[in-house]
Amino acid sequence: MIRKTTALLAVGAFALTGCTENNAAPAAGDARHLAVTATDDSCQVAAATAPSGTVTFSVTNSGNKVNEFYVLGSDGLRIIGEVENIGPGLSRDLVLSLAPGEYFSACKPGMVGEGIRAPFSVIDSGEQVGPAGDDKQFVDQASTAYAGYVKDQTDQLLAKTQKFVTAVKAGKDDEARTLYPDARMHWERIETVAESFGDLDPRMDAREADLEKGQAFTGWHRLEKDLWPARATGYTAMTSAERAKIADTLLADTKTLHQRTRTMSFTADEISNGAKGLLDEVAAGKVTGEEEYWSRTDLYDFQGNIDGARVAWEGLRPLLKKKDATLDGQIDKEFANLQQLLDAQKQGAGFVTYDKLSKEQVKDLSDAVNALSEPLSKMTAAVLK
Ligand SMILES: [Cu+2]
Repeated sequence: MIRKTTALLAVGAFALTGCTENNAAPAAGDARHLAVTATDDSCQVAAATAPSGTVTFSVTNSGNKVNEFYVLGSDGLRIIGEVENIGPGLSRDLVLSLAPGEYFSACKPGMVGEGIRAPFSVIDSGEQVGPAGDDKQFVDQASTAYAGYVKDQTDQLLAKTQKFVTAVKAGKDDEARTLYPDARMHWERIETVAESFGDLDPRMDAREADLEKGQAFTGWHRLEKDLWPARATGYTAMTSAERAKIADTLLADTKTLHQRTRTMSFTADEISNGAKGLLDEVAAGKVTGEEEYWSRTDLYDFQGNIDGARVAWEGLRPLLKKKDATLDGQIDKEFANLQQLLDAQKQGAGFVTYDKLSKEQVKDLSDAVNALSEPLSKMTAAVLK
């Protein structure tokens, strides 16, 4: 791991000139703009420190594996911000509002394991971190609204998971198959929050194809496979005891998730980066039909992710309109366009199965996701302005 000490020295010089008006998202050359070069076995951050305020990590993947970049709290567990799915040769920015303190940076080549970590310090710049004046009121409102949404969604997730688990254990497979995609939508709506609990997420939502060495196949998708074994060649159904064990653990984990989300609070960048993260989830697993390989209910998850992103954006809208009305208008337009395409696939209270989509329809959906991702990725920098 190579860190450039010259960049460290530059911090002082920039601090003297002051970081101009309103913490604008830092540009290249600024001490708050840090280039990150990720490879399959290294994670070079241009400096090991930055002044507090709005910090941009500009991550370039120079390796051959898909990579991720994280900023973690001093406990090494709390995710302050992340960018996922950075393909080889691609660059992605992570914009964060960082208070003084100790952090870790981490790249995760191949998206597995705990990543290549290094300490990262944020030095007090003397500037106010986070919104002030009118902006603060907007952010407080967005934060309250989003925390309420997360609580409500986990309430519903818990209630529906309870029903699902009961049906699964009673061998009422038809009922369980109906409940499955409906309950999961509540998970998908808050997926970036749920995923921030590194102990629960792999147990609850790991797909069989993504399992890491030594990881057991449990949670939602384990039960999915047992309920929809049609595509599983040579599959042996679970015994009632095996089923009960998986189902009970899923319910217990959902209760833990529910309890942990009672007191969560969210900053503007967490809400905004979360919205972008949900779009990444769609691009990575739903629009490709990989998430629900056995049940083919990917479009429910797709809608859930979009709902969550839309709610996050809606909460931030008053602030975004003030900072960048044009960007807000673009996001508005692209949400509407994407929703129209999804609406065309509605069937009853839900959606057609993924295999009913034509290649063209998948491409249209994928294009619409990308068209929305683009302005949405600029939202954090705009609201932190
Ligand atoms: Cu998922």
